Amino acid sequence: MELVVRENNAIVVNGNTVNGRTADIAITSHGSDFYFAICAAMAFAGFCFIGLAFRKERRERLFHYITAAVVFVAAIAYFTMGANLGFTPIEVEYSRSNAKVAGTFRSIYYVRYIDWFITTPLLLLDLLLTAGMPWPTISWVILVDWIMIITGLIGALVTSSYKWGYFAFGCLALVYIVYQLVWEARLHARAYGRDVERSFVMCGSLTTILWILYPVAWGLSEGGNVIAPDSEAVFYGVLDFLAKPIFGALLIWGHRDIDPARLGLVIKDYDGDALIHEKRTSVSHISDIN
Ligand code: RET
Repeated sequence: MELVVRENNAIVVNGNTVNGRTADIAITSHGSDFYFAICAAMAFAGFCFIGLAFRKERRERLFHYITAAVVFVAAIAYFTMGANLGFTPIEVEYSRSNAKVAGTFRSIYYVRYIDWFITTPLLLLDLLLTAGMPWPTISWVILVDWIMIITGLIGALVTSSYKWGYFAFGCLALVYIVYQLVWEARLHARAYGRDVERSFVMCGSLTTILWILYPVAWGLSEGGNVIAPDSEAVFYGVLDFLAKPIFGALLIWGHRDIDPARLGLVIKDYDGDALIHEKRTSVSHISDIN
């Protein structure tokens, strides 16, 4: 009997050379395996969230859809990184003697930032809608979030010490977001009742703790070139796994008995909506009278 050994040879197929530069500080097949594993976990979570959505009326699926979108986008980003794609070799600011990070060019995964640019606003939307925040505040916080992600990307692509300037802008933006979550939004959620407050505090606290760890991972990877790209994969991978599928499961569970209308989310559907039917009857009534 022939034994077929299935190997992950993404690193061989998609090498470390991009635009004529070769990354000599790059992931190994272990890093690639790990990225693919997180990709599978994200996709699995997405199907679970969509499955749960079908058990609810259409009007009550908003949080399921937002959260499923987050994990499906992440699954594509993780597929890309597992395939050793979506990166560019950038000259490191600090050359290290430790063999794991010794070299000139490090793989910088810009696809991570494309993922975050799409998914972090959706995560904030999940949280801030749960707290019933007004839409101008939500839009403003999302803009600040975009500044955080883009400054992180630019910093990661810059070789000189100026990268830390971008990092500082990003950290300032994060401080503002954390303030909105732990102060403004928490007080807002409280006004909507104990159950809303409990769901918000659970998901908001998880988010606050995790989000503060992202700049730490950045400082050790793209910034300081202290940990190897494989360790970077695990650091960001674990954070993303907790910040997306685990956060999403908690959020959807927290919303199980909360009617979106209570949060000021007036969502209409053309069938099975007693309110609409009632309205139609009363409108025809009024025209009869006239
Ligand atoms: C960067 C570097 C610049 C400074 C700061 C950062 C913060 C990033 C965060 C990312 C969160 C990502 C999430 C992904 C979801 O899976 C860009 C690393 C502050 C907070 C939650």
